[in-house]
Amino acid sequence: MEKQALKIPVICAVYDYQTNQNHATGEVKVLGSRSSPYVMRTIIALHIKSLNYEFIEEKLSEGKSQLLLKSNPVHKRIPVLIHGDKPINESLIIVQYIDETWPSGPSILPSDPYERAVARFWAAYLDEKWFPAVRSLGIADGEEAKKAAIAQLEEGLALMEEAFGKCSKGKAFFGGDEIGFLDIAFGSFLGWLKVTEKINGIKLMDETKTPALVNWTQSFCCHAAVKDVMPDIDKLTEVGKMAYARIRAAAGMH
Ligand SMILES: N[C@@H](CCC(=O)N[C@@H](CS)C(=O)NCC(=O)O)C(=O)O
Repeated sequence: MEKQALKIPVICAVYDYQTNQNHATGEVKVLGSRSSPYVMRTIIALHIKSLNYEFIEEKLSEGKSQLLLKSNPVHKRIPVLIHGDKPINESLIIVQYIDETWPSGPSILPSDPYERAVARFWAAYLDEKWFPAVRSLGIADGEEAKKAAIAQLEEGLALMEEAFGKCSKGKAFFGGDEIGFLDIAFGSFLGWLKVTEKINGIKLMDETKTPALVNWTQSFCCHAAVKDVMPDIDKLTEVGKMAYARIRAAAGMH
């Protein structure tokens, strides 16, 4: 395990938990880390389109590479998709770029404008509201803070359960018969949700509270574009514990 020396303000750390698949073509490169949920989105989208890519491991714990600083000078974050010599930043924008640039593969965004807007709405909700609550639970100091984060997460899962009913129209995925934009946006967080559940000894997504999401999780994790990308939960838990401890220390918490 590498030393985790740097303060990373988001729950993400670096380690290589799978063998580095490297289908180099030079045309498409992904700058990222395999423990990052946002990087996972990019990889799943590339898999859906059956595209070859080169994975360039960014070891954030060792400082940011020149390539990252040059490719994402505004946020300096992973993932970065490099298509030819063009860098594309922000995971949801990257997924949309992949969908638009390689339209001959299976569609990722819904073709209907309203359904597309709904998928984008929930993806933004997950990034802006729900996933930050996962992080809050991971670093929660004391029972009150834990309870508040759990309540927020459960409320969010109830909303996603309802959204699943509307978006999937009785099919296996938010995207219908195949995984789509919202499946990718939400599914990429499942590893970190499981890790946070494990660290706290709780179950947030279960058969009684969110039965449709439980079924969806199983279908999502088994999907051909996803199964080799899903993180090993035990290893991710170790990374999670270190990342949460680092964030707590940086915030002056115990
Ligand atoms: N909104 C961004 C979030 C990306 C992000 O937070 N990446 C983390 C890795 S999981 C990162 O690069 N952290 C380094 C930093 O914040 O300095 C996206 O969707 O791509």
